[in-house]
Amino acid sequence: MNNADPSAVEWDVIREDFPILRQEVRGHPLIYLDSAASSQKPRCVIEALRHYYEYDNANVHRGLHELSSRATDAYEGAREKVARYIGAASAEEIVFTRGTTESINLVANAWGGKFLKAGDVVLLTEMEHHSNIVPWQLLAERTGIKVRYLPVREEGTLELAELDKWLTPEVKIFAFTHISNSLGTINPVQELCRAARKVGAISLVDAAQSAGHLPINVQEIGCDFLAFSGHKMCAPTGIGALYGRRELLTAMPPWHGGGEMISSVTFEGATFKDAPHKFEAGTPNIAGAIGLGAAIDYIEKIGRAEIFAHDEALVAYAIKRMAELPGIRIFGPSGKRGGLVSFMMDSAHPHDVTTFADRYGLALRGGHHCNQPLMRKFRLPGTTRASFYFYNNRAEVDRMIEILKEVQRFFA
Ligand code: C6P
Repeated sequence: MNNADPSAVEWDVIREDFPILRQEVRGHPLIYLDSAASSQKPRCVIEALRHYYEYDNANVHRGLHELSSRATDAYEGAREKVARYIGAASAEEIVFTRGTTESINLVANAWGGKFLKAGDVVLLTEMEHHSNIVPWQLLAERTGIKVRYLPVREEGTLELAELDKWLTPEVKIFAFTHISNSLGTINPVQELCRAARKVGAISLVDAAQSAGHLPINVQEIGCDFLAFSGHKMCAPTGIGALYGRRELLTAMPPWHGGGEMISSVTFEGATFKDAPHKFEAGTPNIAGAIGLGAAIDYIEKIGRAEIFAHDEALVAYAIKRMAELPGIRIFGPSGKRGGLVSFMMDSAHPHDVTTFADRYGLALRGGHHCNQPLMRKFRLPGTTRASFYFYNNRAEVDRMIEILKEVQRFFA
């Protein structure tokens, strides 16, 4: 992964694949630095959706007609692509969901609801997104399980020296983010999964911020579950996936009930299909899954190692340039990090910085980034965040710096 040469890729040509980036916003060229919230979509993904609706649209797994079998083939083909993309042993280990949030809720309810009992511990970390906190808190209210948090150090990395202390025998699942959406920290997921296994706990990786940015292989990571969202990796909104190890998915009961997930129903009860279909009740997001498949093809053609090297180079450049600004605090680790940077300016509240930047066509994100407990721990009202993807470039970073200088002049 570290051997990738981002200079060998024609990033400016790739940028042309994103029609949305050509527009002006408030009279200025759009600079989109909010890809951690949602990425933009290349033309080939938009085209895949259009093609599906123009030629193949029908429900899956039902009709015995041509369009339905085409839609089914495309939908199941997308599942195969997801499985290959994350190195799953088979497509049966991939459940389509609406995204990371739904994937984690599925695990909390279906796996947690069956296998956790009062007194068991769910270990999270202090840098989790609300999506990997609230489902467990809801489960705790129902079942009496305990939710604990591995601390985050001042510099934005996990307190790994204390890992053994937190991974007690009561811990049944350790669920953590791969890349923090507000700090950019890249967690050592392989090491964390190994540590969980040592105490007999299973592991869940929240890959919302990593799936579209770096190579992932669930078998190498050694995780039991992995969740991600399509919309952060060039695919449409409303589609994502949950990877689950086959034995776990087989042992878990369904979560939602309805059509598509049953083998047989009587007035008294029902039997269910095997995983993954028993977790996909109702008509799924067929077009979304096909769009996700197209996004995977597209990202693989560019190369995830190259994308990560581009992220790293751009964020390093941004941090170097931001150091020129007085009265700016940058959060997150000083070493290796994902392609985003959160900061605070002495002169203005993060919301004001973000609103001001928007006047110049610069899309940043300001607020708590769904990390309220972490913000509270660091006594921050929130941060401003610039997040990068492979269609961003140094000229955009330079323009961001000019606009931030303008912020300082305006709010001085
Ligand atoms: N973070 C951000 O701007 P969904 O909404 O289900 O696609 O993803 C939720 C989620 C889960 N985990 C992490 C680490 C995330 O970053 C996110 C989404 C967005 O940072 C929206 S708050």
